[in-house]
This record gives sequence, C-alpha cells and structure tokens, in this order.
Amino acid sequence: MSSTFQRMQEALNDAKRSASQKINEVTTTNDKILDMWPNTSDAQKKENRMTTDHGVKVHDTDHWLKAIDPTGRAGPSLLEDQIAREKIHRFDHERIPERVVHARGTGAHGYFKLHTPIPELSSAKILNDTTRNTPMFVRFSTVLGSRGSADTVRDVRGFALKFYTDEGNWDIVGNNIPVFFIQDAIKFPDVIHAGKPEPHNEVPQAQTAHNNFWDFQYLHPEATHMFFWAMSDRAIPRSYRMMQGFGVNTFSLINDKGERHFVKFIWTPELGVHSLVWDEALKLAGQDPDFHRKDLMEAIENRAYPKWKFGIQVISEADQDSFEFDIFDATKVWPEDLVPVRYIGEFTLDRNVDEFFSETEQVAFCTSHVVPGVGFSDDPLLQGRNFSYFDTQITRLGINWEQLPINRPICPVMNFNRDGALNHRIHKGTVNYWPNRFSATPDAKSSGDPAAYHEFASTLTGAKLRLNAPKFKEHFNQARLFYNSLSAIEQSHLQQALAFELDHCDDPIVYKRITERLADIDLPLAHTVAQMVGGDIPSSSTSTTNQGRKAPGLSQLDLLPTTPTIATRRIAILIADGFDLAAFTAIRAALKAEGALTFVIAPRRHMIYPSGVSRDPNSNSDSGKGVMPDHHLEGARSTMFDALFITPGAESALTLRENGRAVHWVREAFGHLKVIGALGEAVAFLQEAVLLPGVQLAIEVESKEVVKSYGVVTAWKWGALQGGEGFVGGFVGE
Ligand code: HDD
Repeated sequence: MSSTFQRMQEALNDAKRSASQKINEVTTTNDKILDMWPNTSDAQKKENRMTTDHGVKVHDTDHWLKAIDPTGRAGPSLLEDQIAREKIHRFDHERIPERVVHARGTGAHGYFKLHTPIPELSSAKILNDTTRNTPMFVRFSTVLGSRGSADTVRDVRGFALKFYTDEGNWDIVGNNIPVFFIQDAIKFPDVIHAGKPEPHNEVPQAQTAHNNFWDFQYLHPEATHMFFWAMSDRAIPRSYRMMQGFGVNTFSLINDKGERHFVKFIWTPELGVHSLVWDEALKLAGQDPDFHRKDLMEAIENRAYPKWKFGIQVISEADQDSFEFDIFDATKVWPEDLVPVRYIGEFTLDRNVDEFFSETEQVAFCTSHVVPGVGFSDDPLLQGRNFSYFDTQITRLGINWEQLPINRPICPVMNFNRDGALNHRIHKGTVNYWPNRFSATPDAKSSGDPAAYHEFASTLTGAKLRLNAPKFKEHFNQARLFYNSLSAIEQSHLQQALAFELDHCDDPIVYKRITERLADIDLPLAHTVAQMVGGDIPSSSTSTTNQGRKAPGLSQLDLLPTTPTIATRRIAILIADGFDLAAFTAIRAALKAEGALTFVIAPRRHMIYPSGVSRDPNSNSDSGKGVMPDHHLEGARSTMFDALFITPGAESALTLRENGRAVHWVREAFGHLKVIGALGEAVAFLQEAVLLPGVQLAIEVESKEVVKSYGVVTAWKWGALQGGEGFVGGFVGE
C-alpha cells in the first residue's frame, strides 16, 4: 500500500500547492475556507527564513548552544539557549487530550444544498433557502478506540455534521446507526467504561469483544436493539462514503407560527450502504489501519466527491403518543413504513483538510448548537448530551474553543463573553455588559428580534422524579424488528459476529446470559449462538414469540444505489512477465472510463514486460516497453481492493500459477466474495486457484467492447460491484 499512498501523498501535495495558490488568489467559493484563509499559511513555500515564535530570525536550527573547549570538544548544552528551549517546550506540549470517545477519526469540508423548502415545519433559513450553498465540515469516527487505533474495527461510526449557516453554526452529532445503547444520558459513563479497554490491563483496544462490554449489555435490556445493530454489517463499513448517518435523537422543528413538530434527521449515501466482510475487516486492521481515512482522501482527490441525500422523519405534536414506542426514546427507530423519510436536500464533501490537527482534531461539535427554527425535545439522552459536549471541549481545547478557525461561525459573533485562556478577539469600547448606554435599544433587555433563537414555550407540570416515561420499559420489539428485516445473509453475519464476540468472553456468566437474552429476540438465533459459544441451549418456553414483523430501510440491501456505479472502487489488475498488453490496456481503460481506480499488481515492483517484447532486467527506467506496477504481491493485499482482474498471456498465467502469493491473493479475494475477472489463459489459473473448475458463470457479462472482443471473459460481474458485494460475487467459470 505504501507506494500508492506515497503517490497519493504526492498528488495530494500537488493539489495542496495549487489549493493554497487558489486560496491566495481567493478563488474558492466556500465561505468557511475563505473565513479560515487569514489563518492559513503555506508551509511549503520556498523560504529560507526560519524564526522563533516571536519572529526573530534563527541562523542555526540544528545545534543546541554548547560550551566548546579550546580543543574543539563540545561541553554541556547550555540552558541559556532560549531558541532550543522554545523548540523543545513547544514539542513537549504538542499533544492535547484525545476525545474521551470518538478519538479516532477523519474529516473533510463540503457544502449543503436544499432542494425542498419546508416552511410549514421550520423557519430555519438553511431549511428554506434553496439558493444557498451552506459550508460544512464533517467528521467520521470510531467510538471506542484511541486516536491511533485501526479504522476497520467492529464499532459504531460517528458521523458528525457542522453546518456553517448565515444564522450561526448548526451541529448534528450523529452516528451510522439510528439507535443508541442507553435511554438516559446519566448512564453514558457506564456504557463507555464497559466498552473501552478493561481498567486492570487496558485490553482490548477498540473492541467490544470482552467480558465488560457484554456484561453491560445483559444488565441493560434497553441496549439489546443497539447491540443487534453493532453486530450487524453496519459496524464494519466498506467506506465512510458508503454509510448512512442518523441524528439518532429526537429534535424539533419550529415554524414561523411557533408551531412545533418532532423530527429525526437521516442521511443516505448516493453510493449505497456497503460493508466489509469480517475477515477482511480483521486483516485490514493490521494491513492498513488507515484504510477508511485514506479511502475518503483518495476519493476527494480523485474528484469522486461523496454525496448524501439529507432527509427528515416528522411526527406532529398531536401524534406524539400514537406509537407503541416512545418517540423520545433513543433506543427506538421510527420505522419507515410508519414515518416515511422525506429527503429535502443533499450534501457533498469536496475538499480535504490542509492540516489534520488544526481542522480535524480541533473541530468540536455540540448537540446544543442549533439555529433558529430547530429545537430540542425531552429525549433524556439528548438533554444530557446538550450538557456534555460543551463541557468536554473545555477540557480538550480550552474555554475559547469556539474562536478556533475551524469552529468559529461565518456570521458575526456579538456578545460580552470575555477573556479566558487564549482569547483571540480584541473588543474595542468602554463597556463589557448588556444592555449599555451605547446600545441601539438601551432599555430593552433583549432585541425581541423574531429572527433570533426563541425556545418553544412548552408547559411543564408534575413531580421531580428519577424516572422515564412508561413506554421506555419495552426493550425487545425493535431488536426483533431489525433482525427480521435483515436478509438471510445479513442475519448469518450477525450470528457469526455474536459468536466471535462471545468467544472472546471468558467469564461463563457473561456468554450464558447473553445467549439467554438472544432467546428473548429469536430462538433459532439463540440456539446457533449458544452452540457456538458454549451457552445454555435455550428452550422454546424461554422465548417470546417472534411475530416476524419487518420494516423497510433496515437491511442494507434496501439501500443500494439508485444509479449503480463502480466509480471510486479499487480494482487490482494482476500481471506478470509475458502478459497480454492489448488486453491489459483495454480493460484498464474500460475500468477507468467508469471511474474505477485501477492498481497494477505484479510479482515485483519493477518493469513487467508484455509478451513479444525484449526484456532488460537491469533497466530501472520506464522504457515504454512495459508496465511499472503500483505494488508487488507481498506489499499490497487483496483485502485492499474491491475486485480483481487477471490479465491473459500464457507465460504470465504460468508465472502467477507458480507463485504462492498470487494463488493466495486470488483465493483470498474469492473467499471475501470479491468480483474476479479473467481473460484467456488466466481463466485456467483462476479456476485452479480457487479449486472450483467448471463453476458456471452466474451472471451475464455486460456487453463491454473489450469483453466481447476477447469473448472468454469469466465472471466479470459488473453488477456485483455496483452493490451488494460482500453478499454476492466470487463466481468463476466459462
Ligand atoms: Fe457523543 C463525541 C455521537 C451520546 C458525550 N458523540 C461524539 C461524537 C459523535 C457522537 C459522532 C464525535 C464528534 C466529533 O467527531 O468530534 N454521542 C453520539 C451519538 C449519541 C451520543 C449519536 C447518541 C445519540 N455522547 C452521547 C451521550 C453523551 C455523549 C449520551 C454524554 C452524556 N460524545 C460525548 C462527549 C464527546 C462525544 C464526551 C467526546 C468528544 C466530544 O464529545 O467532542 O461529549
């Protein structure tokens, strides 16, 4: 992977160079980038001047000031060297606390565009003005792992949106799973402690496969629905670009008349929802821990900008009690057959960050940051979140965190909040309170501006009690609804995930109790898992009957892209000396034409010569006679690609057949249900590698010219790449 990454980095650097030139010319139209421009400098510009932080030019940055004796021998380094001290002090304090959850993540800039105004629901300008391009920053994350942990672990993914609107910042701090483990925010420290590494040995890293996590799940029946999602394929996404996002909590929308509706936010990727298979995820965690981060960067660099449809589910105040579940309970979805999603806009990510720390690490989200026309609800998880996020930013970034370039709004900020560590604003004037004698309306305590944020005037009655509403007590119906709605293959992945996780628990009480809990949801599932992990085999009397109710939108198969595409998919093309250059060139061009990213893989990363060309094994330069591969077979693994094509050529096929790593590549790709194509002599190699001679071609090959002209393409299943891989593919035969 390293060479591709290096090349990607070079491309990125080129892009950054031109981007910064563009910034200097102020050609971008993104208001947030323009806002950050005065704080952006070009660290790559040709400059031989190095200075201290106080701006004094430094003549030697390599040697600490020392006492040198007359013979030229260096004595001790001198503490008086204020230049060296500054450099070391700055380094010593480079780290800030990582996020207490969601520490591992990556982000990108983009913009939101509304297509369907909703004045009947909300007065928010961003939800009514279709002419705006609202700048956004989006951060994706895993939850449990520390900042340096791997991307592809089984976990919920954070999906936090920051809209820099003209009326102030609006944050939707969401996940790729629509529900949560707990109903009440007061339990958040417990659920996170139970999931994070165990306290006595700080093991395991970034995993739910341990006693404490599952102990918590059993003791909190409310977590059942969420752990079903966490064991599903949603928790091992193929790419951040292929995940849905959910605001999870119930928010409200308030219109010009002051009427309120309850709302859930949901966003769905144009590319469809896709996942890895578990074995791939495990291997990638070691082979390429930055897999998702690089995937996002690579797509944006290649201008394959990821896009999501942005939607709402709405329930009127009058209907709030009409459901069997409580609409303020974050462990419940609003099933789409009962409350359809209305897509009203879309957002696109089109720009990588210039500097990870200043942007992705320092970006800070708060669920409490909403704009006029958007409000909260009595969802007890949201209420606690509204307290927690601001608080955590103070520890992480300091009280003036909202002045940081990535966090500050693009609209004016005007108030008398003052001072604190690292205040960057300079306020002119003799007053620091409101109202004051200079105010336009000195007698008014507030401006009364209808465009300002107004809380919804709800009525409160009742006693103060540590309780939740009665319907919060039902915990299993929607776990069942989710499980029933999955396809058979998704259900089987979920069973395997549970079996894997519980096998890592060595305390029998933990895995026995969880298999008992599974019987509350689905008896056959509980049976299978109990067999696998050593739980007690449940009897039918312990199970509540599964009525089989299903809902749309819960299975990933319901979320395949409307316009199938292989754009941005990574396709490996295998070659060895003696390959068929014409076939290679044609297939690569055909794939590129559809927007796929092709990578040439060979037994060595040195010139590979096609058949009929004289070879010069000592030549290092690209003589134009052959092809320079991107990677050798050991350097990049099949797990890093979505599909594989084996180029024809008698000698090439023979070389690959005798190369154990090449055989392993093909077998592994087949085992991971990848789409594999082969032409001519490569077909026999493919069949031999996967030990399935004579398997029939499962799906008709599309009439691609290149395919037609060779006539013998095998298993080139374009359709499989376009959706549902991980469930289909891997067919070979003629
Ligand atoms: Fe949270 C971070 C999502 C419940 C307290 N949370 C954080 C991030 C995401 C979520 C995506 C990372 C933001 C970023 O990229 O910087 N959290 C959720 C969702 C929840 C949820 C979807 C359930 C609906 N969270 C939740 C509760 C609490 C918190 C109930 C506390 C009572 N979350 C935090 C936090 C974090 C955070 C401690 C850590 C870093 C940060 O806020 O900025 O405040």
